[in-house]
Amino acid sequence: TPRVFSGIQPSGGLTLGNYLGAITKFVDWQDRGTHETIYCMVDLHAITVPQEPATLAHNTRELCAGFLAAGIDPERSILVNQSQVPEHAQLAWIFNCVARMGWMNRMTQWKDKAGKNAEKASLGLLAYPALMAADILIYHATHVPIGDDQKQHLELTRDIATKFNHDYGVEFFPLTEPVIEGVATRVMSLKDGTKKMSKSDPVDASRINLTDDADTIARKFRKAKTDPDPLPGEAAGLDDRPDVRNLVNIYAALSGHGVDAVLAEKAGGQLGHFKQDLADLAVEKLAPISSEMARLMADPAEIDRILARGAARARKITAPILARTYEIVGMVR
Ligand code: AQP
Repeated sequence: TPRVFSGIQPSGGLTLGNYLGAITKFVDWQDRGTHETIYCMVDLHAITVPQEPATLAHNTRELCAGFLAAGIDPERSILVNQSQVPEHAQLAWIFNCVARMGWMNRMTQWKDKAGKNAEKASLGLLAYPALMAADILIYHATHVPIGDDQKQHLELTRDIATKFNHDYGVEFFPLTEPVIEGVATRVMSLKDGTKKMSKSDPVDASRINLTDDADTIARKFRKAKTDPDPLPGEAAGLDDRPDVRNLVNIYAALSGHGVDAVLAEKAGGQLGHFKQDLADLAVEKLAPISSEMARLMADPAEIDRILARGAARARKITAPILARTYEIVGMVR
């Protein structure tokens, strides 16, 4: 069976961006049933920047709870924590030796996160995309649902697969397709419509967390940055209004209606009213998820059992692919 793989870092709590850009797509792929679906908490990626150990463990379990609460079924999908399947890191080493420094230096996420102080960034942060390529290719996954920000890393995954196949004269690793669909592929900060909503943004009011209660969600939308003009009648009217466009996109994604349909209904309305409608809709959609997450988090041992089972299932796929890779490379076993 063809496989879908995707991952999320336990580098903070889940945001509305992760939910709309990634998790809802994960559930769609699972429910479609055309592919084997593998979803991963990528804890090895999270430590490319400093993480407090107890917080990392908490965030990993909470991320698992988020997947489950949003509709990932651990029977129909493989739900796995990256460090529990050692083949991810083992293949990543091989890929570190396939990828070129120049490729890594060109990644915009590296440039953004390392900033001007690249000398002080971890080597892991630079190598991040090679580990991501390994995450995907250790399952020979062909489709990867992601938000828009990960597109460049997916291209690098194809470059690594191509170079490996070429260098060793094999057709072993498939070329992976990114799947970037819908109106919420890039949910923006509530405080700056030109910046991505991010779980590690120091300003909590910039994002909606899946664990936020109804009052917090309403307050964050009410205080979201916007301009004083009413809503336009069509999408072209949002061109120079990134903050308003972001709220309209979020509304469209949560309601399942297109941007045009939302604007047709809301045209001429004041932003204050729209923000209230948006908050109501977000609470309606997110409250069941956050309460289910809280219920699951009350029993961490059950989460650990689900992860252990996921790792065992994953290794049935990853162990033979790693063994064959080592054989191709010439490692004596
Ligand atoms: N704002 C977003 N809009 C749409 N999709 C998003 N994703 C993240 N933010 C948005 C998608 O969620 C998946 C998991 O992302 P990640 O946790 O691996 O890393 P990230 O993209 O770096 O996400 P964050 O929230 O910004 O984390 P930090 O702050 O730790 O870097 C990916 O598919 C991503 O596209």
